[in-house]
Amino acid sequence: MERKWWKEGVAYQIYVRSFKDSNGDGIGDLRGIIEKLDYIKSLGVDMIYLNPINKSPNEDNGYDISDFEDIMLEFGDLEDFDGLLRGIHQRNMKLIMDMVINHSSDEHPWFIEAKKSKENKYRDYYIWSKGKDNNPPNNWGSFFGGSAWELDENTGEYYLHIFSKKQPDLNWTNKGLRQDMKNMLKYWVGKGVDGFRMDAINHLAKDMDFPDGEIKEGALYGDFIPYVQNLPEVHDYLKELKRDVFTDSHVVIGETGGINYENAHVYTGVDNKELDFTFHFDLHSVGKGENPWERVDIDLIKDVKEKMTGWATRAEKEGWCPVFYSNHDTTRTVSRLGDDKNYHKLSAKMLATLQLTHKGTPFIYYGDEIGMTNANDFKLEDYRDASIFTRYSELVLSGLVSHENYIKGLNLTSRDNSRTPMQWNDKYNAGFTSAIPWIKVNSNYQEVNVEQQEKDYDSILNYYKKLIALRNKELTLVYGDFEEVDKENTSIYAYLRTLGNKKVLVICNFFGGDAQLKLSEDILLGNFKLEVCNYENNEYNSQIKNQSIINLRPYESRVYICEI
Ligand code: TEU
Ligand code: CA
Repeated sequence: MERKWWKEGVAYQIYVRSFKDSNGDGIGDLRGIIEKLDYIKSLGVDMIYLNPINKSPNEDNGYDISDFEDIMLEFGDLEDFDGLLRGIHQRNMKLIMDMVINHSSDEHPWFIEAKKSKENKYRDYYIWSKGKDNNPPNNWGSFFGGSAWELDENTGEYYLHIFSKKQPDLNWTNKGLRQDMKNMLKYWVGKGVDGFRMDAINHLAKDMDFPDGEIKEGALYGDFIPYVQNLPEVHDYLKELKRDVFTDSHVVIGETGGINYENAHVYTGVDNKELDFTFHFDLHSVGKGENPWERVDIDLIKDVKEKMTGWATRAEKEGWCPVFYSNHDTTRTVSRLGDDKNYHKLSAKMLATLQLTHKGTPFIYYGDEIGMTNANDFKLEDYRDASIFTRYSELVLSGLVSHENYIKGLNLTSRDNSRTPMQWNDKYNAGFTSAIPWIKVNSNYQEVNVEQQEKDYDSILNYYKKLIALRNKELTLVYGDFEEVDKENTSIYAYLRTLGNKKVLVICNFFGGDAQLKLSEDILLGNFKLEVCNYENNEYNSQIKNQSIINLRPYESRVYICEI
């Protein structure tokens, strides 16, 4: 297996807006991250992935860029960026930036020019269509609700936006646009950025015949996804970026909805020279019912094991993968996959055990290392995600969904659950800001915060640090083969990692009941010594020799190491 820094490291994702406010405006910023670099380093992580920091009017919290080569006013300036990058490199860490190149903000100079006239030089940087009899060109909806087309009165044409109408899609068939984008990426490469997460990257190509989408049961608009996701031209653009901008020392990560472990190789195949790995959506909706306000029991095999094992057992030539549960687009890990009420600490530690011993680069989302939870007491006015309000008028004001169910659905599934401020201590606003925060702090910050957990040797935070240290020391967890154990077990996820004469056996009870693991003799050749467990008093299970049955307590997770 070819060794790479981004395979061997552990990553930490920071939603900058919510991490640390250094200047008292209620919004996280780059200087706030600089203040916390020693904390981040103390976790033992090797790379920091920042959500977008470029200049933006923040319609979509930075995913709508008005200047690709400058820093968002609220986050600071280019000098702060240089200071942050210097601080990261001085601590032997790497920086991965989030690049949003499928669309720009409607306040970007290119779009302001493009709207001036159909003949404008920048007109073709965007995707326009005349429409039909004063209607949009077709029935496509957008990811944020409403139509994917917005009429520009001035020139009488519609422009495409598969996200919000303040995020007009860029036209990647235009050579000049591609060249400008390459120059922009080279600017950040030139500053020393180590890696790039390419936002919504498999949407770069659209079916420009704009065929109507199928209108599914209960939908107000046609299904646009088949015409704006994973079209063949995306590969041409990715190859062009890889060839003309990036070098082998960079990691290039794609965010690719609608991709799974069976087809990700079309982007991550080592010979494709497109992406090193992709962020998928496999665990985003685990436990989500038919409607957002309903929850269903997790089917461990179907919802979790098949997917995570599928990613871990791909052939080397198919490319690499991340191991993550949460990010800024889904809910908090311990709330969605664990039990944040009855087994908060144990289930958070069990999930950490899986993530940090599995095959692929672990991406820890800020706050998961202390077991931050969903903000399930938010009211409508507490939410900030732009897409919530577009959908509210579409679903609630039209009478399709009751206000109560819509709010319950948000409490369970809104992205804002993962965007509440980092909980540093039990003081005002959890030590995130001295001002009113841009979004409310989770009401449990006095029980769940860094300061309290740094002092508690048995805390979730210290358990993460122990596991990260183990992973940094144990290459078996990075490059070792992955083989599931007792695959049919509906409560336990167990697997063996093997590299040379080293074997690591990981056993995790995924639920709150007792559970039993069956081990076949061949698995236990050798003396497995307990290295990590999320329960105390383990003298009776400190080592396992030809034991065919192992009994596990609720959410119990164990890591055994054997040197053959
Ligand atoms: O999300 C991309 C995204 O939401 C779509 O790719 C879609 O969800 C997926 O294809 C479904 O299969 C990124 C960012 O992560 C998100 O925060 C932004 O809101 C969005 O792009 C727009 O930039
Ligand atoms: Ca600030």
